Amino acid sequence: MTASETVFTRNNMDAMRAAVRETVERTPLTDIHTHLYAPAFGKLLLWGVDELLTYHYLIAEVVRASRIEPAAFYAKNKREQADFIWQTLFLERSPYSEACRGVLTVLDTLGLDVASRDLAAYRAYFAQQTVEGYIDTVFERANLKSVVMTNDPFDDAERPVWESGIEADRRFHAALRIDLVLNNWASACARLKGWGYGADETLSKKALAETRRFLADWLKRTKALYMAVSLPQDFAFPEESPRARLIAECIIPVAREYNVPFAMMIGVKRAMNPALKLAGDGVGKSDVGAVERLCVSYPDAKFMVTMLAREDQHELSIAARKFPNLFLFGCWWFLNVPGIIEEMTRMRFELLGTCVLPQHSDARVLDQVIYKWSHSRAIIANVLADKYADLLRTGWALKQSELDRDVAGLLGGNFWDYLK
Ligand code: RAT
Ligand code: ZN
Repeated sequence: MTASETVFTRNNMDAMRAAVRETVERTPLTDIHTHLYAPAFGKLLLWGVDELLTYHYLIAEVVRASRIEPAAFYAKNKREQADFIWQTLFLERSPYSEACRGVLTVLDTLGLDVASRDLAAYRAYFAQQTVEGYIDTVFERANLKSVVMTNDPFDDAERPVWESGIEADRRFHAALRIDLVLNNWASACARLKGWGYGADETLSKKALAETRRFLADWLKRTKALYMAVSLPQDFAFPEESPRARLIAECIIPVAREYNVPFAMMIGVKRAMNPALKLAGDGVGKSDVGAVERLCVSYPDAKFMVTMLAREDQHELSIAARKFPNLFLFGCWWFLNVPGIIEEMTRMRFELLGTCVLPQHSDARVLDQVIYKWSHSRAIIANVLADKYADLLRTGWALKQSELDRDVAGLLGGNFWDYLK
């Protein structure tokens, strides 16, 4: 403790609250799950106002509000889609849904005049940016240290970039996404065969070994920090299925050998309304027991988990109390709205103390990290200040350096520690 370090007690609660807000704002963070890409991936990195407006969260909202046929909406080009969303959701209605509000937070943070409602002026601003310069602007405004991408070796646009050996920007880390392997083994198997891996649909010993080789090759190629999958609401473990066998005999052994966590995002109802395409997925309650059984069966493997149903959050937090190898992260997708972030963060802080990673952005458009993080930072700071206030009321004294330590953990440090 330095001689001049501030100490907070029950006698200076207001100063503590101000310090928590300030510390959460100024601490650079690691965003552990995004769909952003390093500049080397070219057009895969989305940015700018037309991309912001055509975010799939807003597509679902505009189809609902306007009752346009999804096919008619998708027949428009990107700019027309953006115009339609702007007109329907921002001009004809008040844009206070979280996804609408987010666009406005971004524009305001960039210094654009939100009150003018002048889409042409916003487009003109983005037309003047270069991608390299704009990445710097966004990282600075969002106060980001680094982001973790979602890297899918089965994506034909992405794979060649890795194969050409391009070094990724050090602000962008990789995560190996293996949805096809675990959710559609027949298709994954066909692709693996095409790339020279001896896979087969019956999951013979050789096929399992070859799948492990495939995973290891891609972990090495991408230097991925973890392997990740999104799983349907009926995810079960153990069970008689290619998925359960692949988890037990490929994913877990590779995760252990390379000391990389296996991240599961559980609870998606894919294509609930298929006409909406990417915007058509929904949520369903899942079995937390499947996660518990994985953690108890493989205590030396690391499991990162986030679940999509609000109803599953309490049970999942209790599971995390029991399994140090279970790392909870983020308020995922439909949970990434202020009321639910507040509720989940409060519950997790009360049950897990500092041992959780409260948020990730899931940004698909670079600019979105600005709003997703400014909205979440404010909530995290508020809940944290409430928890410190409870603590100080016991007579405890909190040093500024301890506040710095806790916030650094919550905004990314806990993830880096977990990886060690
Ligand atoms: O949040 C989203 O944008 C979803 O479409 C998905 O990307 C989800 O987060 C996932 O990673 O599967
Ligand atoms: Zn995602």
